[in-house]
Amino acid sequence: MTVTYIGLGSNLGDSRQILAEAVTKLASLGQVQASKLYQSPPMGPQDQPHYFNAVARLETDLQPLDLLDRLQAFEQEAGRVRLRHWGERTLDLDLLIYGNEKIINDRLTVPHVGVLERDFVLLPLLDLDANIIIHGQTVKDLEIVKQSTLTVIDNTNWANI
Ligand code: PH2
Ligand code: MG
Ligand code: MG
Repeated sequence: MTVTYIGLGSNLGDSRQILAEAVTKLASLGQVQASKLYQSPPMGPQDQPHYFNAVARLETDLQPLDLLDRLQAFEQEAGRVRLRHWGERTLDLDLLIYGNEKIINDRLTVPHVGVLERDFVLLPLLDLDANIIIHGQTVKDLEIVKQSTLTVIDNTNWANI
């Protein structure tokens, strides 16, 4: 059993509902806990809606690439539309952390690229593990965490798990 963290994002369609359904699907892969639900200003093109973001903690027996296959299938089932690089999308599921493993191959980089620079990933991660360390960094001490621009939309139970 491995502890993994999955980043969830959406800014097209009924994002809140789409993220809640994604958490339900993740629960079919193992034990799941969800962070608070956040809204965050877009990183990348600024002429796109704000994102809904959250992180799920998933304990699973799946190997990294099998887990990635499942995540990509869930994205497709949500009718994933991706209009441009770093642009608006229906559902984005990113494998952020897989146990203590460092993975670099054609399909996957873990820990996820840029995780330490994205408050919309770091704040929800801290909801699930207040002392989490990534790439040797104590996340709660990072300046970007202290200066975050995220808004909490819902504290508990938004994902109905
Ligand atoms: N995802 C992107 C591009 N920009 N901005 C925010 N705030 N949240 C995201 O999840 C996000 C983004 C592409 O994956
Ligand atoms: Mg992403
Ligand atoms: Mg992605």
